[in-house]
Amino acid sequence: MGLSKDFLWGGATAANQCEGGWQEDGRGLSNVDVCPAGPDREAVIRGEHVSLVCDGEHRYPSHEAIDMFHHFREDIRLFGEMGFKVYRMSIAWTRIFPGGEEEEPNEAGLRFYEEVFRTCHEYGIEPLVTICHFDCPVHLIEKYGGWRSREMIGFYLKLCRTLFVRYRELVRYWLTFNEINMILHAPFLGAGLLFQDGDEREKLKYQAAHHELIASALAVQMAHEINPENRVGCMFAAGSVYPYSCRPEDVWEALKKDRENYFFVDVQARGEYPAYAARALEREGLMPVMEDGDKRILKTGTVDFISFSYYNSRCVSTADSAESAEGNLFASAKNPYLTYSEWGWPIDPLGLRITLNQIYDRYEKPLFIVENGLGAQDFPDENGNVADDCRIDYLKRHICAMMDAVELDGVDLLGYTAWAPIDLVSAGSGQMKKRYGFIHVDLDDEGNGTGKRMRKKSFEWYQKVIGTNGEWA
Ligand code: BGP
Repeated sequence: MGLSKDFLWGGATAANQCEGGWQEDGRGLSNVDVCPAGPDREAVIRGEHVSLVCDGEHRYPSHEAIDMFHHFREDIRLFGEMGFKVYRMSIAWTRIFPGGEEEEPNEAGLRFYEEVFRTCHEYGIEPLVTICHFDCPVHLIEKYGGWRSREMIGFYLKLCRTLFVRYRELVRYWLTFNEINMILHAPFLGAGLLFQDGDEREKLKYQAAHHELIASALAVQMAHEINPENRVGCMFAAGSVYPYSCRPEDVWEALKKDRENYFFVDVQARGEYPAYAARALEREGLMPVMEDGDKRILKTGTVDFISFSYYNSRCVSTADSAESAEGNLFASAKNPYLTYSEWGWPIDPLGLRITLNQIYDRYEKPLFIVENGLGAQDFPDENGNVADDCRIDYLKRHICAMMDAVELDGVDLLGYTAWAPIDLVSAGSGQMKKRYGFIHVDLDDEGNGTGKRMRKKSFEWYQKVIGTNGEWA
């Protein structure tokens, strides 16, 4: 038994968290470029107090990030050395269309990704491309209000067509939107939404979500038309929601919270608004404006596979006495049976097996774990070695749980990409010290350092895991 020999092992990153080079070769300004590091960040990614202009007071971590823009050959070579079969990465929209609505794409941006994909193939690595990972041109936010406008669908599809045609021979695996359900928790990141007083926020979020869902369905169809070999997935932030107790009220609350996430996948994988969502959105006055034909679009644009991030499970309670867990954009009660990371995220490997089973039971489509990892502070010792045993322990336990889901429960799983193969900027906190990599990058939260790459202890460990198709874990 064991995993299939084609199992896609690898790692995942996002353009805005690793590329830097924010003004190179004609790249335009994106929502992520105006998300500052520091205490203001959280409000901004939630769509509050957003300034679309960069000032001298704040640091904006996407601007330089880890400068993969200039280091990609070296970085991909290291991924190759670990034995990666797949590298998940995202396209910076504004490298291709700097403002979002130009007639013609920016050739320099297209050439950059072409080089990246060719380099991957040199090492036998298949690219898995997220078309939109928390990315929206600022020009489209200023002019149209981001995804609150239906016009966005056309701009997004223009980007998709450009990518599908240009990279027809180089890319086969695509994801339409990263963590599409994060619109509800980080609407500025997820949809370029910024709110004014008096805005009906929840309604706007569901309207933006509807536009992204339509765009996603049309992109799936377009990808198949341009190349029938293309495989297109949805991507959501997963993690089963547990009831804090067996009180039926807690169980009901957990089911409702789970559905908040599954709503998106229900639409993308089954092709229609599920009954529970249709009723609830009507009842609460949140039903988005739809056009004739939208139902058909959703039905004919279902995804080929379902991908997701899994960092932890969540827990909900209707009782005031339950202590709440801090440090995550998802609200959660503190689960007394779990340990917590330095950033307050629960560590729950069995939760990954539970999540895989729940998703597979629900959709019976191939799954892909495209993010899983531990954010921790780790430092090189005096000899320059980073002994990140806590990361090895976290990943080992999650990979074992994943293998149980495949081997013992029959879940159809295409692959696993660890977040992240190399230290990069954290999306939520904007910090560099929240490190995920197998490769250390010498940079601190202020952007000081040489940027030098160094293999951590986990590097060799993951290489062995891949080399033994998971048996080493
Ligand atoms: C997911 C995002 C990633 C990544 C990860 C870890 O939500 O898709 O972009 O950053 O979370 O989160 P953080 O960077 O906040 O630790």
